[in-house]
Amino acid sequence: MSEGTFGNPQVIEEEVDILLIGGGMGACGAAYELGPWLEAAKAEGHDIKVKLVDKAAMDRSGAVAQGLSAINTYLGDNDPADYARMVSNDLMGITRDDLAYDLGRHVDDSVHHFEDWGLPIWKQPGDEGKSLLEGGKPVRSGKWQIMINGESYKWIVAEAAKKVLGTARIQERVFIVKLVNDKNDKNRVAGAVGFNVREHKLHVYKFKACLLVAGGCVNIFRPRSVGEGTGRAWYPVWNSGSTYAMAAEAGAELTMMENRFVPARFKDGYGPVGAWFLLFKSKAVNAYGEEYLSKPGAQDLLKPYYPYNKAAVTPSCLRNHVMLNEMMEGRGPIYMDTVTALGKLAENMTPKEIKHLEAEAWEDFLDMCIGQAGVWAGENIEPEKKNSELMPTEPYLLGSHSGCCGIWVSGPTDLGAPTEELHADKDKIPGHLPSGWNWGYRSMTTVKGLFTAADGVGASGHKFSSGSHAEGRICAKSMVKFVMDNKDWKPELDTSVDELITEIYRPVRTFLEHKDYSTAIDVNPNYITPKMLQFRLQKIMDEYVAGVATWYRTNAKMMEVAENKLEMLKEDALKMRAKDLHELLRAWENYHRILAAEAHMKHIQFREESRYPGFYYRMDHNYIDEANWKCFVNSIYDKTSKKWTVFKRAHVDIVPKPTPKD
Ligand code: SFD
Ligand code: AMP
Repeated sequence: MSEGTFGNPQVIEEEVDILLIGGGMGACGAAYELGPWLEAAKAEGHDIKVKLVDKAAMDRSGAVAQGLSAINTYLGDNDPADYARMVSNDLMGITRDDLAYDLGRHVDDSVHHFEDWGLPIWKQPGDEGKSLLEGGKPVRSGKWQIMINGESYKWIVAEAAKKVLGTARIQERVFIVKLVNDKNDKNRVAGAVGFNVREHKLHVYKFKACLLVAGGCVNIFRPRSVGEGTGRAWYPVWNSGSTYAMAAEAGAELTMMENRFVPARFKDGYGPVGAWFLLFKSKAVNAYGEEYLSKPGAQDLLKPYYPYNKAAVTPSCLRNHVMLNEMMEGRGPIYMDTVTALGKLAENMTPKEIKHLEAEAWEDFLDMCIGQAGVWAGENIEPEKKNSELMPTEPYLLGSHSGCCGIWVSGPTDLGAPTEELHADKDKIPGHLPSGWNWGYRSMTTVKGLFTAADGVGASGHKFSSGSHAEGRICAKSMVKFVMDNKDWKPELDTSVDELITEIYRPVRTFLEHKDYSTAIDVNPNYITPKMLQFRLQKIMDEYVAGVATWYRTNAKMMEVAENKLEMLKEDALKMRAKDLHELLRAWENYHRILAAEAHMKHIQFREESRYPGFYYRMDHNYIDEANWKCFVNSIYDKTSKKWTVFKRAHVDIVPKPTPKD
C-alpha cells in the first residue's frame, strides 16, 4: 500500500460488524458490555467483528477528560420512577419516561463496576473501606449524586473498555466525518468515513451496526471566554456536534433540539456548582448579600411558567431565570457565598478538620475543572475568605447532563405496561407504550443499524457520566442482537471512495490550489480559515439565536435573519481551507457545528413558546403553553435538498406526575 501525502491519503478499507464512534463514557460502556455478548456469540460459532474509533486518545477523551468529582446519577435506595419524575421535572415536563426509567434501573451497576475497577467513592464515617456492593454508604451530595475522588475517572473507565476490546480493535486519532447510507436502502447505514489527524490516512469502515456516541456540541455560540480566555468552556470543546450532525445527515429523526443547557458556573473558570450547592450547602447571593432565590417575590417571577414552579426542586432553567432577573435589574454580580458556607461547616470542627474541608473545596475543582483552581490561584481567592462570582454560561447542546436534545430512539419493550414495577397507582397508567416509541431494538434511531447513547439520546437527560456509561451498555446488547438478526446482510456504500476522498479533503485541496495567491497565508479571497468561520457561526448564534449578547432572548424575526445568515455560512463553509491535518479537523468540526446549530435554530423557531426560561426566551411567545406545546418537537434533515422538516410528536407521561396545586 502506498504512503499517503497531504491531500492524497492512503485509503484503508475495513469491514466490521459493529463500529463504535467515540471513546467517551457511552462508548466505554458499550465496549465493556460487548465482552460477554461477543463471547456468547462466539460460543455459537459467530465471530462478531468490532472496532472503536475515537478522534482523540481514550484515556483522556471526551467530557470526563479532566476527571470529575461527583457521580451525579446513583440511585441506591431511590425508586427509578422517582428518578424519571425528577428528570421530567427538571426538563420542564417533556421527557420520555420509558428511557429515563430504563436508565434509572440500570445505572447503579455501572457505578459498582467503576468502584471495582479502582475509582475511589467517598463513604460515610464508619463505612470507609466497604464497597457500595458490600453495603458501604456513599457520601451523597444530593438525592441522586455521590462524591468521588475522580481525577483519574476516565483512565479507569477507559482501561476497562480497552481490556475488553484489546488494542487491535481500537483506532485512536481518527475523526469520523460522515456516515454513509446503504446503496440499496437509503434508510439504513452501511459505513462511516474519517481521517487520521496525525497521518495521511483515510479510513473507510463498512458495518452492519454502528454506535454513534461522539458527545454533545460546544462552541456554536460565542463563548463568554474570548480574547485571552479563548478556549475555555464548561463542556468539552472537542464535543463538536458530530453526533447530531452525522445522524441528521444519515436521515435520523432528531428530538428536542430546541433544548439547550446554560449552566450557572463559577465565572471565567467555568467551575461546576453542584458540590457547592449540594455538599457544602452554599447559597447564591446578589451583590447585596441577598439570597435572591428565596427572597419575597422570587416565586412570582416564575408564575408565567406555571406549573413547573411548583416542583419541590426548582428546575435548573428557572433557577437561572431568577438569577438573570437579578443581573438585569442591576443587583449583580452574583456570588457563590463560599465564605458563609465553609464558615458554617467549620463551626464545630477541629483545626485539622477545617484544613481537610478547605482541601476538599480545592479538590472539587482540581479533580474536574483545573482551570477554576487556576482562576482562584491567579485572583488570590481563598474560598473560606473570599466569595466567587457566578455567571450563566453560553449555551451548550447535550442530552446527558441537564439537557435533553438529541436523537429519537427506540425505547425498552417492557415499560409502559401497567406493572407493579412502574408504580403502585397502576390503573392510571396508559396500558402500553405510545406508538412510535419502540421499534424493536433498544436505542436504535429511526435509521436502520444506527444506534446512539449518552449525549446522543434526546428527550431524556440527567444521565451524567454513570448513566452515559450504562446507556452505552444497553446499546451493546441490542446491537449484538441486531447483528445476529442480520447475519447474512452485506453493507454496500451509496458513495464511492473517490467521491468521499474528494469531499473530505476539499479544504486541503482548496488550500493547496490557492495558497500562493497571497503572501499572508491567512488572508486570501479564495478561502476562509476554519477559525474565522467559527467566529462567524458564533456571532450569528450569539446575536440572533438567544446567546449571551441578548441575554438569551430571540424572536421569530431575529431567527429569520439567522436563517439567512446560516444559509450563507453553509455556502461559505465549502470554502474552508486546511493548511494541515489539524485545520482539516477544525474544518470538519465546524461543519458538524453548523448543522447542529441549524437544527437548534429550526427547533426554537418551530416551538412557539418559551419552554426553558433562563435557558432561552422566545420574546414573541414568552410563556409556557401547555395546551399546544406539551409535546416533543422532532425533525428530519434531507441531505440532498438540505431542508429540515420539523414536526410535533405527542407526549405521554408513563410515570404519573403529581398534579400541581395553586
Ligand atoms: O460537575 C469523536 N459531567 C458530569 N457527570 C457526572 O456524573 N458528574 C459530574 O460532576 C458531571 N459534571 C461535569 C460533566 C462534564 C464536564 C465536561 C464537566 C463537569 C466539566 C457530564 C458527563 O461527563 C457526560 O454526561 C458524559 O461524559 C457524556 O458521555 P458521552 O459518551 O456522550 O460523551 P463524551 O464522554 O464527551 O465522549 C465523546 C467521545 O466522542 C469522541 N468524538 N470520535 C470520532 N469522530 C468524531 N467525529 C468525534 N467527535 C467526538 C470524543 O473524543 C470522545 O471520546 S458537573 O458539571 O455536573
Ligand atoms: P452542576 O455542578 O451544576 O452540573 O450540578 C451537578 C448536580 O447537582 C446535577 O445533578 C444538578 O442537577 C445538581 N444541582 C446543581 N445545583 C443545584 C441546586 N441549586 N439545587 C439542586 N440541585 C442542583
